[in-house]
Amino acid sequence: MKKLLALALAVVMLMSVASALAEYKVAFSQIGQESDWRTANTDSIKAAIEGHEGWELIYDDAQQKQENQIKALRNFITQGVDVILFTGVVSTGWEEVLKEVNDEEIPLILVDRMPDCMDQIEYAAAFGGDFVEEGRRQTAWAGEYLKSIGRGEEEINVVIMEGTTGADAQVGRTKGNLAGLEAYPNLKVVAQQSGNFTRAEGQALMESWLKSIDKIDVLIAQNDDMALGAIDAIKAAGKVPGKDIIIVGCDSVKAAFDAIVAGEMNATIECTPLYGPFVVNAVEKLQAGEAMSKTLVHPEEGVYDMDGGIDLGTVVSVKAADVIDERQY
Ligand code: GYE
Repeated sequence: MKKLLALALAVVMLMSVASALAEYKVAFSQIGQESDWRTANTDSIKAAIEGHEGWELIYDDAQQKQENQIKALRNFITQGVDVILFTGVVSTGWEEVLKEVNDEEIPLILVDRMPDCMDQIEYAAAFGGDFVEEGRRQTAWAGEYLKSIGRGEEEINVVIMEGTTGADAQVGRTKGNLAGLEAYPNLKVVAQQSGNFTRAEGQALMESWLKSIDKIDVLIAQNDDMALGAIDAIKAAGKVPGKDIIIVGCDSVKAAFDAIVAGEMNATIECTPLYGPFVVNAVEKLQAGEAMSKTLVHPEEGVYDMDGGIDLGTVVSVKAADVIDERQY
């Protein structure tokens, strides 16, 4: 009997030591690995959480599938995680599962792509790009640049390579692309299709456009990876990227800076993937029970191009070569 009692006591003591040592579980449902932006985003958030004392990262890569993300969120609930970081591959279809997260009272932090049910759910904080403004900057850059080289009156054919259909970033950038074009009546959209935010699909789409469209003057690619894929297709077709076809990307990843400095790409609109510090700050506040603003926070972002000095109203472009050494992603 005594032995049993001692054993029970030891178990209870062990359990309480274990719970005191238990780490704060930060779960992150990531979309996949479609682009350089995404890799930098994953690295930034992983490093920030893993580098924090007392926090344990529970990471899931959904490989571009909404059903995988829904499963991951439900797994996080079952595991009893302390907080969930979430970015949705598309913007619709999250209400049910996010309400389940709310019912379990697990704080939710929205990062990058927002779900369209933001108004119907509870969340602790939200950080993401201003996709409409990024899209507007893309087409405005093309319009202003053409004016600056004396082609402001010329009829210009534009192709718009869109991101993953239904993603917040695709919906917002497309809206901004089209709104931005209104100020430049000489720019005409001759094709608009998804390249799914990947290099391979960007290349394949550009290949098919080059075969079916006689005159392409400007490519607006909703991310740099698709622009870089398109550059390969343009070269293979015997045309000169950056000259025969003006190319405006989005994200401002290192490879785009290299392409701009090499004269093969004209501009990239910045969209930062570096959300690690934002997330750490929010999770620390959550742990401390401090109140947070629910307003969607957009990081400050620039525009980079071959020569700098293109005025887009809200921002003036910076010459990529001047800042390439400072780039973090
Ligand atoms: O532009 C693209 C990535 O959601 C802002 O997703 C992000 C976008 C980014 O695949 O490269």
